[in-house]
Amino acid sequence: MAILPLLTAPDPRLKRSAAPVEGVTDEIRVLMQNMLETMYASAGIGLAAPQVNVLKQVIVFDVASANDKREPYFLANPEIIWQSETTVMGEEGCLSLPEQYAEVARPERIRLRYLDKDNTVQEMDADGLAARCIQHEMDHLLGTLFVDHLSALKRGIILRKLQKAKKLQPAPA
Ligand code: K1U
Ligand code: ZN
Repeated sequence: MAILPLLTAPDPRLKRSAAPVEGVTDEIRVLMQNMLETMYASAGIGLAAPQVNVLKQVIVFDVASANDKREPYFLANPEIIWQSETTVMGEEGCLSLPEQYAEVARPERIRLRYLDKDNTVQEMDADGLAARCIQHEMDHLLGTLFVDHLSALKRGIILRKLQKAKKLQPAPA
């Protein structure tokens, strides 16, 4: 298993859309496992394949890991089949926008359909942090970042900070 390199904003590759998988094969299961390891290694609660430069509709999440437990989920081709009209504000971070956080409005509850690790169609209801994390990860599959939900002013401030931080980084050997 492997820790995969993460793309960080502003990187135009994060703005691309991912394609559905034809099925959850051994290759996709290896990707899912490597994504989970990468997520845990970065202290994240979710990760989407485009963040590791793979344009496939695959996400992993584990909101229990925020409380030092392990309850990982592996999803391919996720679709939201119902969402509450009620929206809630909540703070979001992103491993592709290091050290940047902002309040984002999202539907409070969702129901989704997806393929699990065994290539079986499943449905899941989610609320709270899980609903927020799943919606954030599904945004990545469309090339959308949490800053795209903010005003142009707030988005510009965050992206300029990240650009500046990248310029200060030493060039890779
Ligand atoms: O980059 C990512 O997509 C992962 C991101 C997921 C996420 C966090 C918070 C709200 C919505 C989606 C992260 O895990 S960033 C790390 C982080 O902010 C966090 C870590 C532990 C608990 C709570 C937040
Ligand atoms: Zn993210």
